[in-house]
Amino acid sequence: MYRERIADQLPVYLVMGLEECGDRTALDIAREALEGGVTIVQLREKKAPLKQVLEQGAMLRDLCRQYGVPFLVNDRIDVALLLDADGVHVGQDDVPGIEARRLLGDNKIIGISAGTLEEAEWAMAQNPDYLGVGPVYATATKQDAGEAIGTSLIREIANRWSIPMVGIGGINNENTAAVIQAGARGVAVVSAITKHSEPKAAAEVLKQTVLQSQE
Ligand code: TZP
Ligand code: MG
Repeated sequence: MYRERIADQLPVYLVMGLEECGDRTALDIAREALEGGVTIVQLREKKAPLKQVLEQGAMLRDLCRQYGVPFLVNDRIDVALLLDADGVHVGQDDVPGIEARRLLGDNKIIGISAGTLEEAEWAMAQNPDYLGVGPVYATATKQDAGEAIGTSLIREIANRWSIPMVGIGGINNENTAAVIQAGARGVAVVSAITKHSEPKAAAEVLKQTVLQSQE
């Protein structure tokens, strides 16, 4: 069960939608990223019709299974259940973690987003398996992400609680070390992999940087 070893699944966390993949399909990018060693994949699709999300999500899930990597769904508990995903990632305004746990049971991973200490406090009361903290750096990927918060919140959370974290927002190979040194187990990225001309190489390099920065 992935949930028991969630901390080991976080080093290179790929977040991706089904669109905006240029001339490549989401599945192609995911395959290359998995080849490059991403350790967890989250489907974050906000616009596509549900039928398409379920069809393509099933392919993405099967691909992740082939690589032995957990497959999570953003926001949608119903989609996670229909796809038998390995878990969900929810924000502060989504289904609360405790309710998600009631629906998903004890075997699934539940991650929650936090961008302030107050949000982290609320998230921790939901008993999450990990926190996604950010936006650490400025990002063009999420329009309503808010101001970049830097790495200090990761540090504060690490001092206060024992919870695995990923940093998210504007993370690339240049700033990954700072995120890990602040106390995150991994980096969650969209564009650093999906917009890269070589997703496999991008994933490999990020993984190397994360693992070296943990030493
Ligand atoms: N949540 C906070 S920032 C962000 C999400 C989903 C987008 C991260 O995308 P990128 O391209 O890695 O900056
Ligand atoms: Mg959300």
